[in-house]
Amino acid sequence: MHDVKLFREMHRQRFKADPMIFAAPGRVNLIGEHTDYAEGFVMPAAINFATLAGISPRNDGKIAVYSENQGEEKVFDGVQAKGTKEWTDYPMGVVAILAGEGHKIPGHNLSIWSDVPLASGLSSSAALEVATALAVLGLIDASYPGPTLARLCQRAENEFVGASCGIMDQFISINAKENHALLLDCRDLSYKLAPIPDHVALVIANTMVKHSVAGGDYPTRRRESEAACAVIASHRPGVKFLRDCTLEDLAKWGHEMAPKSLMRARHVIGENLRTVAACEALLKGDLKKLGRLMAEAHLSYSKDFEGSCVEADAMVALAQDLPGLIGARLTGGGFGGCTINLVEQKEAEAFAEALGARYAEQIGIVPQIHVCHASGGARRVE
Ligand code: GAF
Repeated sequence: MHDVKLFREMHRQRFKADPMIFAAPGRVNLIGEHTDYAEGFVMPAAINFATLAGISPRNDGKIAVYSENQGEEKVFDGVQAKGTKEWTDYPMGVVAILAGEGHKIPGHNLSIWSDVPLASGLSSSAALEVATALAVLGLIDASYPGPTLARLCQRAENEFVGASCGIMDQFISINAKENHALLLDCRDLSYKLAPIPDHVALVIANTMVKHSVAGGDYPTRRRESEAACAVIASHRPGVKFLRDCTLEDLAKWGHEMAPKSLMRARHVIGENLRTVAACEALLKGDLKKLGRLMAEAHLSYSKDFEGSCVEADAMVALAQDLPGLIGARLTGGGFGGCTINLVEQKEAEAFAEALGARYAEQIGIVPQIHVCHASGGARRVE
């Protein structure tokens, strides 16, 4: 996380006021991809990269938003009804959703500084939404239970930004626990925490291929998998989401689906099973099984969901025989971004170095590789 003292000073100098400061982490998803919007299971962990939001009141009713990352300040007359397709849509979307919930939002200065790598599939968007939400709620002295706040932030992204994401990223950014992964049931938002053993490191390898949820492929995949669900629902009226479907359903009615829809559904249904099994394996300390499930999940993500890319497949393949590897797969929304590698802590640095060198040699791009640990959820920082 960036230097909070320096951040406070930046806000003071720009806005001539002392800010309250909040931090919201990014995340990796250990397993359970493209299952959240199908009311299925995911198992993310927050990481030690975060977005800081500083807030102070102003008395002209305006809302000023400054991002150190963008190097830009924008001033709005007040709450906005719709987005402008710029980075400010994330914070202003949160403000609009909170106003829609009946909160009177006073004028304020919001400054933002993030070290969550952008467009890398590590939920920089959710971290920005959650940090903003905590800051604005702090300003008006209001609060929500974690799951409700996650829904509000998700709505900001769905309704204001226009990205059709699920609940995973906002949920983990708010509700994470240090040194734990969180198995979330995206149907009722109940969850189970699974400790990540001390001897296991989260090694995040950035392919440097840009990822985006708002772009074309994510919503296309979502539509394709929902079309498969509609076919099953036409036979089994109780079915609402792929969460309700089984592999037997696919065996019976898969031939009525477009081939791509069948593949997407096979991924989602299998991924739900793998995710629940992965949490059990982690809870039992069966890291071999966890690694095997991650490998199967990557294959399914790449082949059936077609959510990977040459670079991410290479990053996963190149990790396979390196000492200390427990499991590796592409994490997050896909089509680029990062792989998550669970690695024996004592091998983690050497692993990161060797993987980086192999990737650079094969792909011709120098990747960023981070040895991380699971961090706690969003909070006020002093
Ligand atoms: C992105 C989305 F924001 C999440 O909701 C989730 O669907 C994920 O992609 C894929 O598992 O991070």
